[in-house]
Amino acid sequence: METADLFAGFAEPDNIRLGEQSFILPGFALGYETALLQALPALLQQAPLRSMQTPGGKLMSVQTSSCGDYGWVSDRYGYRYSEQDPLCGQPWPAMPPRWQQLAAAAAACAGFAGFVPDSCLINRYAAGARMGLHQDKDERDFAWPIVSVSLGLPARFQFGGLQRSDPVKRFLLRHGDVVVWGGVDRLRFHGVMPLAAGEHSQLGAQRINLTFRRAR
Ligand code: MD3
Ligand code: FE
Repeated sequence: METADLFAGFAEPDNIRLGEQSFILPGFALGYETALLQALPALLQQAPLRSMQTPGGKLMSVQTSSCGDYGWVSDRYGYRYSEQDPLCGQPWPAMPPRWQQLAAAAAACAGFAGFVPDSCLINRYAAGARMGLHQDKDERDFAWPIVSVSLGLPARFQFGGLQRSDPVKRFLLRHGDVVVWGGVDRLRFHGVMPLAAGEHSQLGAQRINLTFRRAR
């Protein structure tokens, strides 16, 4: 039996409920730490982190890359998923199987069985980098959840409502924490406050966030 099946329909006792169908699973990714940290350098060598340009013409403070069948890209023409890395015109690196397993197991924990991500967005935050309030809506089917994995320095993230003007709650995401959000919470506004400077024992002066998505 898959680990995902064992956890299906359950939420760990210490999971934090953000909304009706969204949870923080504290430390869930620690069991996958080796697989996460070992694969990262080769992925980022093949598809380097870069600052994307927004449709408005600004550079994002977060640097991004992707792995999997699709990668999230942004340029003057808008946001979209692409089968090729625009830097080299080649397909994105494959998603490591253990990464995909982690995402599926976390999704199952939050009540979303059968999640098979086809895209993993890799975000890198250096001190001061931030992500403004936004919704994730470039994916084809909002019935699938998104799973996020935080690594390295802790960050304060903002969890809002379905309107930009709705009040936000703030939570600290630490190394190894996983967030799953789907269903009625899938289109909530969210963001990340400017990263505080610091030094993480394994990742140094940065935070890496992985978001697993079903793009198509
Ligand atoms: C969404 N990344 O890449 S993920 C993104 O930490 C993105 O890099 C952030 O938003 C990051 O699109 C945040 C964690 C997260 C947490 C709670 C949410 C995303 C959420 C609640 C609702 C919707
Ligand atoms: Fe997002």
